Amino acid sequence: MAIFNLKKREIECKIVYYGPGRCGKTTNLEYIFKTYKKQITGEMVSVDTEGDRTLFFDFLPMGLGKIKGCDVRVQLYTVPGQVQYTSTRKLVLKGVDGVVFVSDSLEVRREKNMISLKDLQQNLKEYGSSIFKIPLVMQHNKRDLIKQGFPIMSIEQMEKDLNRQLKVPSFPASALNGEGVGETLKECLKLTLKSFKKEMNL
Ligand SMILES: Nc1nc2c(ncn2[C@@H]2O[C@H](COP(=O)(O)OP(=O)(O)OP(=O)(O)O)[C@@H](O)[C@H]2O)c(=O)[nH]1
Ligand SMILES: [Mg+2]
Repeated sequence: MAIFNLKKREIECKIVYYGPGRCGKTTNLEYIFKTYKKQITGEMVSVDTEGDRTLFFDFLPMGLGKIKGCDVRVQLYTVPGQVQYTSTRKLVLKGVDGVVFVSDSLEVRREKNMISLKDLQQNLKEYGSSIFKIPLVMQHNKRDLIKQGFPIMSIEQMEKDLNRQLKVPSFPASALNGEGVGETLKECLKLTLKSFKKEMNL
């Protein structure tokens, strides 16, 4: 739930990047940190990592200007994608306002994507929220791998697997070179702020 601090005239929202292990969540935040300097209001913090694996979460604070005279602050988080970190994922998801679900285009990750989406659905439900109601955007990542000869799924296949019922906005991306990263984030922010304005009657 977004925090609306009337005294400080501040709105604070939390966006979580969710998805299976190694799908590119941390890479998204790294690219955002490098690219949107003007909006970044602090360092990117990676809490507990092992190599490039997130064991707890990454955090990146942004400022997005004003709505009705209130400063809009956004906090981006990533969850650890590896299956065994179930409880950490749930903890990071607490109080979430908007979700970016990052899927991995590699054919061998097909099932992992679907399992992770189910896990997101379940965790939201346990917080009394719903995957069908929360501002949600999908990103089909690692599209560039086709150039290196890796077997990747078609966008149609991924949409069928993951987005047939949800029908949320989705973006092909290559987080490593930044393709689709900004578009994904902007759409998620747009949906999140729209839902917030509706909630607050702004
Ligand atoms: N080729 C390619 N590699 C990518 C892309 N995005 C991420 N990677 C690579 O995939 C690996 C995993 O990326 P991360 O961003 O650490 O993945 P993650 O989703 O944060 O993984 P966990 O922290 O384990 O949940 C790294 O070696 C990245 O460089 C992409 O778009 N294309
Ligand atoms: Mg990570």
